[in-house]
Amino acid sequence: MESILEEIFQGIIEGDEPTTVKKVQAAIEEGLDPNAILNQGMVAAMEEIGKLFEAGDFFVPEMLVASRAMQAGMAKLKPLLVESDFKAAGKVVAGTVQGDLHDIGIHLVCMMLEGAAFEIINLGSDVGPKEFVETVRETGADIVAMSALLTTTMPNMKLTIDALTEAGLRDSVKVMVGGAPLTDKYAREIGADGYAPDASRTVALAKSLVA
Ligand code: B1M
Repeated sequence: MESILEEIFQGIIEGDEPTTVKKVQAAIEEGLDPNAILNQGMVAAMEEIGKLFEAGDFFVPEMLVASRAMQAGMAKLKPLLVESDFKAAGKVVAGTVQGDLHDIGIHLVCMMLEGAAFEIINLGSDVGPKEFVETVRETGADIVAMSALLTTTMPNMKLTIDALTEAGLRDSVKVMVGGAPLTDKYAREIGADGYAPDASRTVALAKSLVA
């Protein structure tokens, strides 16, 4: 790994926001591929943090400061990942489901979709079925994108799909889901239209859903 990517990786692990931002900026100035900065430097660090948490070497505060460093670094990368001014390919209402505060993945998904010319309404984290339904109704969205990072919050995706059905909106909006504990099988079981394992494959999925 390039040493600057290692420094970004280390900055996030240590929850060192100023260093992370400085090194991401330096990597951009050196002309490194933004996707390499994101995946090898930043996403890899979050994976490592998950392992440290599972091993009992990291606790919630460490995860929290690391995620702040990650988000600050992502803000620097965003203009490079989102380079598009085409006509909107479709309107997407996105959010992490109720009870779930993990929002880094959904922000990344939104950034990639924005880069692919989708119009994004990002509701952030802990979004209940009612908020999804109301936003779809108000905006006339083409797609709902839901994220869940906890096995305990995955069922809230199904509750949201049920709420869309009850509101009479299910036939006019496609539903796609993702997040680390999700599988294609689970997506089909809850009646979603599609599952994507990562942000870039979400773009391909969204395009196929509005085609
Ligand atoms: Co939490 N956490 N966390 N956490 N956390 C995990 C998810 C965990 C796997 C850690 C572990 O044990 N190894 C574990 C879940 C276990 C489980 O349910 N199976 C866990 C736990 C247990 C918890 C708490 C319960 C801890 C506690 O309090 N005891 C608690 C829950 C709080 C809550 O939500 N109610 C908690 C809290 C937190 C923080 C707040 C401290 C922080 C989140 C901060 C934030 O997001 N603002 C945090 C973090 C940072 C993590 C880890 C370390 C990193 C998550 C992350 O951001 N990954 C995580 C371990 C891990 O995932 N390895 C962990 C980077 C991100 C880019 O990846 O989100 O997977 P990800 O998104 C990917 C894909 O999944 C996909 O695309 C993205 C980019 O490629 N994708 C989609 C995601 N959403 C999509 C939607 C789509 C399509 C694709 O729609 C179509």
